[in-house]
Amino acid sequence: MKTIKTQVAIIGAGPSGLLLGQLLAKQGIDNIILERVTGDYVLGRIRAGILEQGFVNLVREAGVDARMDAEGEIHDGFEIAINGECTYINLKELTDGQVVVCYGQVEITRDLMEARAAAGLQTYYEASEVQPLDVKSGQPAITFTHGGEQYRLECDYIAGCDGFHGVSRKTIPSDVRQEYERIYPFGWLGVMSDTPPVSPELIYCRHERGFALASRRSATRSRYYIQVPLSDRVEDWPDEVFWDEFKTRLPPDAAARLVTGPSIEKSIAPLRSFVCEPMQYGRLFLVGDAAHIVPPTGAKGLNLAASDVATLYRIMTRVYRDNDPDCITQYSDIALRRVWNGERFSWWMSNMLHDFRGTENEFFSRMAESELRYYLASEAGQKVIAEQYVGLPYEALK
Ligand code: RFL
Ligand code: PHB
Repeated sequence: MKTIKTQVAIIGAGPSGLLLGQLLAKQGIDNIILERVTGDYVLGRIRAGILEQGFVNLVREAGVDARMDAEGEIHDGFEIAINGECTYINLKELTDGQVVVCYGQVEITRDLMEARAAAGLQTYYEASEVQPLDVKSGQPAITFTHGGEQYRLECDYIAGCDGFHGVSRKTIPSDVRQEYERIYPFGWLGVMSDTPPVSPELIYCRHERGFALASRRSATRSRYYIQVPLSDRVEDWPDEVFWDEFKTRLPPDAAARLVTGPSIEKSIAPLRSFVCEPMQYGRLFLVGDAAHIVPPTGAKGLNLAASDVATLYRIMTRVYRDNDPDCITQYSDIALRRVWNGERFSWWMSNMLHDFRGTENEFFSRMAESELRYYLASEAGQKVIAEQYVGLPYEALK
C-alpha cells in the first residue's frame, strides 16, 4: 500500500469538490481530490444552469471567472406562466439590483478542472473503493485503489463532496445521522438542442398538462424541460413527441417562436427533497449533494452546494491561517440554516408549479394555483419569490 499525505482530502470532482479545492489552494491549503469516474464522464452530466451572485463571487475568488464573465448571461428576471398567461419577476427591481447568471454547470466544471490542472493540483480520477477511515480521530485517512495500486491518503480533514450516492454520508453512523426526505410523484424530462431559445430569459410554466421550463445555455443552445410521470422512459419521448408536448405547455407567443431541431441530450431526472443532519462528523464534512438534494424548480441545487463550500472554505482558512481548530464545530449549523431555506423554497415552488393530480386531490391543485396567483398578483408576493431566487446572503462565522 502506497501512503500519501495532504491537508484536506476531497472526495468527488463535481462542482463542489473542484470549487473547494481551488479556493483552498488559493489560501495555500494543500488538497487532493479522489473521483470515482473520468473527467469526461463528470462533464457529460448536464445539470444546473442558473448561478446566484454568491456562487459567482466564489468563482471570482477562486480566480476561475474569465470564461463565465465572457460567456455567462446576466438575467434580470424570469417569467412565470399560468396556463399561458405570463407574469415577469423582475429580480433586479424587486431585490435592489440583484441578478442571476445563466451559465451551465458543465462549463463551470470544465473551467474548474482546467484551472486545477494548470495549477498542478493532484486529482485521482477513476479512484475506486474510496473509504474514509478514523474520521473521529485526530488523524483521519482514506484508502482507495487507483491504476491497480492500493493507496492510503492521510489527511487532517475530509470534505465529502461525492454527491447523493457517494460514500461520505454513509460514514456517519446511522444512530447519529438523521435523514429527511420527500419523493415527488413525477420527474423532469430534459432536452438540450442546438436551436435558438424561445426567450432571452427563463419561462417557468404551470400548465394543466403539467409543468414546463424554457431555459437556455447560449443564443444558439436551448435547455428545455417538461414534467413527466416517473414511469416514463426516455424512449417514450422521441423528439417530435417532446416538441409537441413542450409547445402545448408554453405561453402562445413563446410557442409561436419555438424553433425545433434534433436533441443533443435527453434524460429524465426524478425529483427529491432530502437533507442529512448533521453535516459534520468528527473531521468529516458533507458538502453539496452529499448532504442535501432539492427539486430543480428553484434552481437551488448547485447554489446550495456553493454556500456549503463558502462556509467550509472560511472555516478551513481560519483553522490553518489563524490556528483555530475549534471553529470547525460551526460548520453544520451554519450550512443547515441556509440549506433548509433552499429546501423550503424549492419545495414551495415545486408545489405551486407542478400537476399533482394522481397523488393529490383536486383541492390541492386549486390551492396551489390560487397560491401562485396570489403571490404573482402582489409586489410583496413577487418580492418573496425574487429575494429567494437570487439567493439569501451567506452567513458569517462567529
Ligand atoms: P455531484 O455533481 O453529484 O458530484 C459528486 C461527484 O462525486 C463523485 N463520486 C465519488 N467519487 C469518489 N468516490 C466515490 N465513492 C464517489 N461517489 C460519487 C461523482 O462521480 C461526482 O463526480 O455533486 P456536487 O459537486 O455536490 O454538485 C451538486 C450539483 O451537481 C447538483 O446540486 C445539481 O446539479 C442538482 N441538479 C440541478 N440543480 C439545479 O440547480 N438545476 C438543475 O436543473 C439540476 N438538474 C441536478 C439536475 C442533479 C441531478 N442528479 C444529482 C442526478 C439533474 C440531475 C439528474
Ligand atoms: C437549467 O437551465 O438547467 C435550469 C434552470 C433553472 C432551473 C432548473 C434548471 O430552475
